[in-house]
Amino acid sequence: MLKNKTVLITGASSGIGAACASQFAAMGANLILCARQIEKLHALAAQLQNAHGIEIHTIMLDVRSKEQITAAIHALPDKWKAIDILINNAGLAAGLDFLHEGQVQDWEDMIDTNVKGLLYMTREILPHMLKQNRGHIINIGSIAGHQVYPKGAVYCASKFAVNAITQGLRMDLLGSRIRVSTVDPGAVETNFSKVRFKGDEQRAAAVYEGMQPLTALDVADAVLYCATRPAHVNISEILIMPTDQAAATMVSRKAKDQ
Ligand code: NDP
Ligand code: 8X3
Repeated sequence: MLKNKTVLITGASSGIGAACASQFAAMGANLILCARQIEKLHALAAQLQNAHGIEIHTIMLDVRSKEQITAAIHALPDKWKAIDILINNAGLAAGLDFLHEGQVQDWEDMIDTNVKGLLYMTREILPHMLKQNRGHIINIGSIAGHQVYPKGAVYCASKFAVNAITQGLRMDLLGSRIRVSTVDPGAVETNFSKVRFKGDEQRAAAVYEGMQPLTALDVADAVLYCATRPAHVNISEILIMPTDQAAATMVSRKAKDQ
């Protein structure tokens, strides 16, 4: 079903994006992998090409830059232009602060990446999908797009925006053959918390202490599920949480010796 399809993944250098790359590669899809850390993309591409004999095109880009996205998509070699699946995954949380103490640069980074980056990428690729009347956009949202938590107002706002964009897009595309899905995870252990806490590994580790979080592969499985339904089936939304998590702020933790 995915063999020889072309799948573009943003934020493929780490975590959920890299896991999606592995899962789609194993199904025989050809991949366009995007991120800023190009060396990581090259290493992942070499590994997946070796393991699965697929083709991979890597692009170094910052999704906050409309110019970089436009240039990169225009420069795609012809055989890569017909993108079947776009996985809008690149994103981050920056800081965990009361709004009145928040860093403006953190807000810019989250809104520019999680909302505007997703919009720019979608705006660039969707017209090609409409021309071929075929395609699937899968956004990575979050539990934070459904429930707000203290000190998370701006990150949550960015993921509520992803939720709204996903719903709106589905309405705008009604009558076409293009599907739109969102996969919305709870806690997943990736570099996410290290990025949120700006390299403070101890604080990042504490997020997952005493509980079993999701892995990036768990989320990639859900993305793969969306992508492998028959063409007439659109999975609107998957909310996927660790068993140890009941809501954004409700996590069951066990002491180390239990
Ligand atoms: P990681 O930090 O492990 O990965 C984030 C990816 O996004 C990296 O590949 C990074 O690549 C890329 N990225 C970040 N900023 C940019 C940018 N400006 N331009 C291009 N790429 C960028 O975190 P996750 O894998 O956990 O996060 C992936 C998505 O999942 C995010 O949208 C996040 O909000 C969402 N999510 C994560 C959850 C979690 O608990 N981990 C839960 C719910 C949702 P590079 O630095 O090379 O540019
Ligand atoms: C990431 C999950 O709960 O840290 O989107 O916001 S959470």
